[in-house]
Amino acid sequence: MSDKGTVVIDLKFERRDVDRAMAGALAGRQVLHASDKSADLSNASYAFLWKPDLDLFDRAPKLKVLFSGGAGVDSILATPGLPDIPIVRFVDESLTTRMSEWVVLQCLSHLRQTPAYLVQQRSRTWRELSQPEAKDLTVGVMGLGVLGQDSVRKLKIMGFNVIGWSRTQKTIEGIETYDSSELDAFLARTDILVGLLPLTDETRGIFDASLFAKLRQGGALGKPVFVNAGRGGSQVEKDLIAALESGVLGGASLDVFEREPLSPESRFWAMDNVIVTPHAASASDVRALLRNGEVQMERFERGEALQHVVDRTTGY
Ligand code: NDP
Ligand code: OXD
Repeated sequence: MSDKGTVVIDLKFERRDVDRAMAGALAGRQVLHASDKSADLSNASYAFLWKPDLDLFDRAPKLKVLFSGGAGVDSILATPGLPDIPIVRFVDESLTTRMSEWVVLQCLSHLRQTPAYLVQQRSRTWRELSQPEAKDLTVGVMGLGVLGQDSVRKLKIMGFNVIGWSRTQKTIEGIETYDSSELDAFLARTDILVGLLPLTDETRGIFDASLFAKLRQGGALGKPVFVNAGRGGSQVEKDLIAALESGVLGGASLDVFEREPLSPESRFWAMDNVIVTPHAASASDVRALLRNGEVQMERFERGEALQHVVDRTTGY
């Protein structure tokens, strides 16, 4: 066996996607699967993780670098016994592009009143609704990282007024940006709020009743709309349901939920003004993930710095 570091795979994605991606990947490295409980992981150097097993770090005590299966690392950071070694986030052009597609699609769907027209279609109702233009609305994006920055640019191309909010101030051409101290001013201008935040101690439960109440009322759609593809733990679902039912919010598009999979009992499924997708806004391409990891392992073995390393103090 080569002297290249051994790799553990613990990716709770569709098994067929992982198996397909493994063909020809990680050449020259021993690859072990955490799902094989008889595998000896004790000398493994690297792990690709998505929702890791709770005993993974006991079984693999010599890991040197962890590769997150996704852009978000909240589930890795919450795993018991997490060693103090670098965690590399997944940053990938296709992941970014597909997220922006989802965000633009949701904003356009609410702009063009797709939920209302689907209700009319089911009752065979031919009635034209009033139709503002994208430029009549302001989309506010919370989270201006890799995904947020691509989304704001593409929303802008579609003609929306676009503003953004992030922990630290960003400069993005054509986009007015706010830092974390300016949340209320940002919300007061926002007709469609897009959440692209990581789940951290600071962002847990941030989308609550008081935040929804600060969004702009009486804009071109009448009521504000909430779109979230960051993490479900950032939204307080009882507040969200109340806001949708009382008319504080006019609609929502939700890809992420407090508990996933979303329970069949959830009220969201049956709400006419809510679009639900199953945490599918932008799934990781496993082949790209492994390729990306291979490049980083080679960098690491040459003594070069890893890229996209999680900052343990901020939690993303
Ligand atoms: P990044 O780390 O690149 O960006 C995170 C952004 O959030 C940054 O702008 C950061 O601010 C901001 N932020 C973090 N904490 C705070 C805070 N407390 N207050 C204000 N702003 C804050 O992440 P990505 O853009 O790559 O991904 C974002 C999230 O999207 C992931 O963490 C994941 O949860 C989710 N995701 C969901 C997917 C899906 O299919 N639904 C797919 C992929 C990702 P600053 O710029 O100042 O650091
Ligand atoms: C991610 C995700 O974080 O798919 O990449 O949610």
